[in-house]
Amino acid sequence: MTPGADFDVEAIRADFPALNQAVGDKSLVYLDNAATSQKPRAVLQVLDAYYERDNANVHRGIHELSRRATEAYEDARRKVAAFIGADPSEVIWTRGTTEAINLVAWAWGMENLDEGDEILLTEMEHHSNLVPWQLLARRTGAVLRYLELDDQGRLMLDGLDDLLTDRTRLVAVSHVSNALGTINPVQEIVAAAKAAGAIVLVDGAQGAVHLPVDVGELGADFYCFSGHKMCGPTGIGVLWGRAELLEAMEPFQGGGEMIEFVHRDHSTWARVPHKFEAGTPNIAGAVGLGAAVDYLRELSMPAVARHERELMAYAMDRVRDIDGIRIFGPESLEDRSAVISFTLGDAHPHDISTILDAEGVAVRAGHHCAQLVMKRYDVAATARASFYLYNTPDDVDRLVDGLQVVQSIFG
Ligand code: 7TS
Repeated sequence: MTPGADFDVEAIRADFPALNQAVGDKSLVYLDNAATSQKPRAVLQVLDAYYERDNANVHRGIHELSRRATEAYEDARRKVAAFIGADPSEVIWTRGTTEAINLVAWAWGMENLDEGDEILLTEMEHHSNLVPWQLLARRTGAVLRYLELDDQGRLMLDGLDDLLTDRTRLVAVSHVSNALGTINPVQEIVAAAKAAGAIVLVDGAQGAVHLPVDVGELGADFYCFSGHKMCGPTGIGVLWGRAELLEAMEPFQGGGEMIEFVHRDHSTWARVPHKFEAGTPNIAGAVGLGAAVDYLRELSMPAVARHERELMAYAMDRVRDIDGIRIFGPESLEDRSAVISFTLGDAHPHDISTILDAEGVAVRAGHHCAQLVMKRYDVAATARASFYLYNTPDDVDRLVDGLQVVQSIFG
């Protein structure tokens, strides 16, 4: 049987209590998944059970609860590592993608960049994969360069060879764009970057959520993602890094748990990954993300990806037919993840989203923390419907009905 051939979306929806509610007098259609996903009962129960039975600080007390909390915390690390084909010692818990990127920018960047060194970014990055590099460039004198976008929201890889120079130290690129839905050919970018002697950080905030990820296959040096977009709790995320880079890096923050010995004037560091986990971590969050990963593995990520691809084929067909709609991002479904970013005639995206909200349909409007994307396509904002494993063709129909209401109001 193909993995997940029995993908039963109605049964899956029943696992997510938040999906089963009314907004005003309409049943909720949740299409703001790129911002954050809803959580299955399996994750909520694990969080409750952790706090009800095992709550203690980790790696400290020699008592039963501390042992259990530590075991649960480290067990979650092993689960998340297996989910992305990594070794657990290379998996660092962070607050999310944003903190993971900042960790690399400071702990790797401050040690490895000199004035005139180059960081290659792309026009499609989320602000959390831009601003940390800008801050770093300001401190080190490094220079930022940008891979540009074509009219269909794809990276113009023809320009890659010219942009990669003998000064390029790092390429930071998203796996999947949150504002356009574009799936980037990460392996191709990694190969070119490696040939130029640069390391590669992949912002996987919208990648590991929707696609099976094997960090070995991708070939990058760092991969980061957030638990809350993939059925897990908020406040927990992951930085995966290559062991040799992590070993060579300075700590990001100082404090408890990240040291080996502390002297009056200096300290030595705990082993990786603990070197990068100063202070009491988000233990419950990690345990909850472990449960989320269990849930996703049970469904199987290839099956999730297939469900979303089928749903997107239907959604694009229906939405494309709406008069006055402008859809951003790739036309080819092969290159597009579960995002439809659009404008509709002269209606402001905030008005679109307000009208949809009154119809029970939750979408996001704004710049999606990707102002360079908005600038590239000369718009202030877009409306964005983003789908996940529990969305259905009915949800698409409700979106389209809602957009017809927008049209009837704006003419
Ligand atoms: N990178 C990408 C590609 C993202 O989509 C996001 C969040 C982040 C980084 C930051 O993740 P965080 O968990 O650290 O905040 N994207 C969105 C979004 O599209 N709407 O709300 C948050």
